[in-house]
Amino acid sequence: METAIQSTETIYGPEIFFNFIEIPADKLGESGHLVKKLRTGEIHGFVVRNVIPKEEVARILKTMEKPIADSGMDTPSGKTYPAPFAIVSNSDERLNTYYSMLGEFNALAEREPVIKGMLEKLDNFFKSIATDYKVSIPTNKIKNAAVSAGQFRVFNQDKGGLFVHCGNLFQTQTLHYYSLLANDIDMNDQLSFFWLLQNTEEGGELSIYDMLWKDVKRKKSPEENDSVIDDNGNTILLKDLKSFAVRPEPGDILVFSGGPIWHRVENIKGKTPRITFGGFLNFSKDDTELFYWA
Ligand SMILES: O=C(O)CCC(=O)C(=O)O
Repeated sequence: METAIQSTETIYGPEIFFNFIEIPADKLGESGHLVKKLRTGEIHGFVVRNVIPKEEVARILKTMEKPIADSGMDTPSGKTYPAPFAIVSNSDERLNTYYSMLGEFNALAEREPVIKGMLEKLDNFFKSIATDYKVSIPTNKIKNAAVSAGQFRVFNQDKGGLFVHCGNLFQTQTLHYYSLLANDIDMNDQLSFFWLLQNTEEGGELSIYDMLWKDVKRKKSPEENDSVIDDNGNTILLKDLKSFAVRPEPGDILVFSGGPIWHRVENIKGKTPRITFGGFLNFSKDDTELFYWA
């Protein structure tokens, strides 16, 4: 296996022990099998640089500032808009809240060409890195409508970032939402993606730990951020693990195997909030389709 041992501008640390690579936007045309390579384990993550120029990122942020401030849902570290699928536990009311925020966002995208353009670019981006698959957003059976493509996630100063986790850790909490999808998706080992829109001055990097779901499936509590518990019951301190950092720049998109790989977003140390637009990806059970959602 080809291993990226060298740090890059956005992927750095003493040792890059998973195969994370950086791709310039002008090489996207040659990157049609990137998602397939994540699927097979040939690579574990990639940052595509400058998928949209910084001026366009600035326009997106300006357009979204008020809607996120007025209608965003509070999270422990900031805000999210529209609502995350994790709120859809088994109650109709929560599905209605999810769709009412999504409806508001879809209407905003119709009014604001820069946001519509952003969503179209995201779709084209996935299509260009997954030429082996038919790419789409899943449909909710009850609402007979597409779910959300992603969410704006605002992380504010000194709120702790996003505690250590891996996507597979949340599978049981999200089974109800998954059961409402009309598509036949294999939800194990989902991929994560986020489009970096605004960096904080210091902190906010994604730490990738040398630790996989196959060996570690729990933590002491959901808020625990310094240790995890392995399958033999041993407490593992994160400070004793190898890690490296991924810090994309505004306009870059990161896609990685966030289902099995443990990771966290470091505390935001600067005054400027970190803002991303992110979600998840996974494959149909027959491995012909790729879905993205949030
Ligand atoms: O949106 C982010 O910045 C963090 C993403 C993440 O941790 C995940 O997708 O699991």
